[in-house]
Amino acid sequence: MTVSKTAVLAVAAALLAEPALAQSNQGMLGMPGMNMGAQANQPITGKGVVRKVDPAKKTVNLNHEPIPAIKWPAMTMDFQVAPNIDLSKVQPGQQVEFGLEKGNGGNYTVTSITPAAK
Ligand SMILES: [Cu+2]
Repeated sequence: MTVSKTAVLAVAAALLAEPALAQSNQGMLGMPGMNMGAQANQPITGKGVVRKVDPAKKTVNLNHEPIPAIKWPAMTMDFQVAPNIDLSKVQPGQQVEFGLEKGNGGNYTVTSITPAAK
């Protein structure tokens, strides 16, 4: 009993220690992009299909896939789009990847939208 419990604790301690070492040694040097993903201000990203575009109002209607980062199921909805985004290249039916940022009012604004890589 005591022996196996000690062994389990030793393994657990080793498992806890390993990732910390791996991160500090490789994270910054090998994968700076991956490291950025852990930051709090990183935009939330999603994928979906464009339904409607309104360049004048700066809105898009997207049928988006689930977005686990903010616990959203798949749905079709309107989004406000950041003023600097060029909606002239966004067309209904297009598969897109997009970035979201939470605005002051608590609504999510599209801060990037690009044709889905595929
Ligand atoms: Cu939604």
